[in-house]
Amino acid sequence: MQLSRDDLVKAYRLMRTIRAFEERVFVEFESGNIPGFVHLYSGQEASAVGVCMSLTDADKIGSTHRGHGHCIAKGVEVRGMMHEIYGRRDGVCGGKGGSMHIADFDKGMIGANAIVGGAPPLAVGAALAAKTKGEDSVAVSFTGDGGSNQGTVFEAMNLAVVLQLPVLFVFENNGFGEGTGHDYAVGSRDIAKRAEGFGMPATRVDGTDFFAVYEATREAVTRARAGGGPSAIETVNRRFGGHFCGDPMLYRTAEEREHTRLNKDPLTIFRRRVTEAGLLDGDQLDAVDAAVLAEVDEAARSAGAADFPTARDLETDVYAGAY
Ligand SMILES: Cc1ncc(C[n+]2csc(CCOP(=O)(O)OP(=O)(O)O)c2C)c(N)n1
Repeated sequence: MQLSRDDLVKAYRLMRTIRAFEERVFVEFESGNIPGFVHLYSGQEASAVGVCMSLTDADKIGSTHRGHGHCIAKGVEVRGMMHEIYGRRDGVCGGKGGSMHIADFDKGMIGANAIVGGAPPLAVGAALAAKTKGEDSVAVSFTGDGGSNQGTVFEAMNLAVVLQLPVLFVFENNGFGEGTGHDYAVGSRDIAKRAEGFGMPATRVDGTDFFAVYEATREAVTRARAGGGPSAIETVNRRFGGHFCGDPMLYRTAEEREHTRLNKDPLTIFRRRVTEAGLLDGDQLDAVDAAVLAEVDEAARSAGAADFPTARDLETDVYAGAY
């Protein structure tokens, strides 16, 4: 492992920021302050952060309807994201994207999108652009277990292998596609093996373990940068909440949810690992918690007071510039 203490603090800060951000978004959504639909990522933090720790701003990621964690892990500013989710004019996409459509090209975040299975073709496009231009950047797509069944994903994996593109397909197997269990909906159940069938290295890791995700990603990204082509990683974890805010979760028992929170919390697992190994101490981590909460609180307060887009704003951002 090649992580310094600063890297460990950064990883914890990012995971804690995702959790705090989402807990606040949940409260604000319930209070009627946030329009549209919100899908929370809590419980999956080690997946986004474990992957994005190996990426630079030049690397691209494409995300899903459950994209807050991916955006934060890739470095998108919390304040701009909160304003976006509130639908405000100075949000990172001008308040016109909302929770499911956050993009920030400066950070290599080429788009969360509501189309299930939408990110792999986008990542393949970004990887093809990088290869064509002779750049050494890589592209990563995030897809759920439900999304792994989409034809777009198979086409993207095939093209990536045929063209030997620098792309990583991350499949976040959180156990459910809406209310349908992964065991029921995914033929063969093994998403990594399925990806392997396309002719790329693929591995399944514990998606609650930051270190496992980080190691697998580092290997895949190193290979991609060296011209070794695509890879896939299946990260297995559980979302804490429902498919969307307001989901009554009739397909889950209270016991299973309790078990998940107690035993599958990536933050608790990370904290235990680094404190027991004497790498970081609890006070340091508590200080991160406090700083993150203050940042998220400030973001929510300023978002609530910010201006909405105007009718004229509908005419902007319609055509893409050179990219
Ligand atoms: C092409 C397409 N089909 C169906 C939907 C409706 N839909 C939104 S989220 C979702 C479930 C996705 O499950 P999964 O990929 O496992 O991601 P998770 O929600 O578990 O993160 C579905 C079916 C959609 N948005 N797009």
